[in-house]
Amino acid sequence: MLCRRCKEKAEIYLKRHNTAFCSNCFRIYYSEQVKRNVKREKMFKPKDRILVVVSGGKDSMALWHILLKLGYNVTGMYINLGISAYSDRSQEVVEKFSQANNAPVIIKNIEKEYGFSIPALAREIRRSTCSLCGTIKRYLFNKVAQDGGFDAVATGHNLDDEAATLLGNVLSWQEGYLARQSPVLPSTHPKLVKKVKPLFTLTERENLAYVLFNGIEFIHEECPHALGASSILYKEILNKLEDESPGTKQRFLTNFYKKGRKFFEKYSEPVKLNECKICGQVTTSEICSFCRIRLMVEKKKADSILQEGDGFNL
Ligand code: Q46
Ligand code: ZN
Repeated sequence: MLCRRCKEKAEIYLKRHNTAFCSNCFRIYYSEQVKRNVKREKMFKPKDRILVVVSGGKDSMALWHILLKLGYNVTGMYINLGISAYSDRSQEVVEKFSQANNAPVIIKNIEKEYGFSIPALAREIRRSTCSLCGTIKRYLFNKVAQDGGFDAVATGHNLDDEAATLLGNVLSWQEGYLARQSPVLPSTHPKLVKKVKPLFTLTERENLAYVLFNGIEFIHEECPHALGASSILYKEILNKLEDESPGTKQRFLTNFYKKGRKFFEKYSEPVKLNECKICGQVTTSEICSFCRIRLMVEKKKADSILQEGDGFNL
C-alpha cells in the first residue's frame, strides 16, 4: 500500500479514512488535525500559556510533544499519585522527556505534599480510588493553572475516550453530562481555568503511531486501578462496531456535537459557584471536596493519636 500524499511505502492504514500514510506524512496529518481542532474549537491562541496534563501514557506524551512542536507556550504538569511502581515509572518517563526536550514541567507528589497516597487514602476514607483520584487531580490541575496564570489546561483525551464517555452517558441518559460534554469546557468563574482536548478527533491507535514514529518514550501499562472500568467495556464495544463499520466512532461523537447536544442544552443550568471557605477554590458548597478530604484525613490522624494515648495512665 502506498502513502496517499507522497506515494512512498505506507506505514499506517487508517481504515476510517480509507487512507494510508508513510510516517512523515502521518506526522503532517496528525499535526493538521491538532491545528484544526485548536483553531476550529477556539481552544487557545498562539501566545496563550497552556498547562498540559501529563501522565506518562501515550496520549498525553503525544499531546505534549505536538503542542511543543507547533510552537505553543506549553508547560507539562505531572501528579505522582503514589500508585506503587506505576507512578514511579511514569514520573521517570515525564522527567526524561522534559530534560531531553528542554520542556518545563511541574511535578506534584501527593504523598510528599499531603501525607497520603491515593490508594491508601481511598481505603482510609472508604471511597472509590478513581473517584477520589479524579477529585484530587481536577482540584490540583485547576489550582496550579490558576495560581500560575495559565490560559488553558489541555488534556490528552482522544476520540476513543470521548466516544466511550458519550456512550456511557447515553446508556444512562445523563442529561446534565450530555449537555456539558465538549472538547472545550469554558471558564464559568474567574478562578476556573478553561479545559481543552486538542486530540479529540484522533484515536488511541493514532496517538500510539505518533509516539512510535517520533521515538517518544511512554509508559505502556495502564494504571492498575483502571482495570474493570466501564469505559474499557464501552471502548471494546465501540471497537467492534468500528471494525464492522469504519468511521462509526467519529460519526457518533461529531454528529452528537453537531446535531445531538443541542437537545440537552436546557439541562445545563448554571450552578451557583462559591469560593471554598478554607482554600478559596471554586465549589458548589461552602467547603470544596478537596478540603473536605483533607479535613477527614486530619480527623483520622487525630483519632488515631488519641486511641494510642488511651493506653497511657497519666
Ligand atoms: S489514574 Fe486515577 Fe485513572 Fe488510576 S486511579 Fe483511577 S482515575 S485509573 S485516569
Ligand atoms: Zn477548599
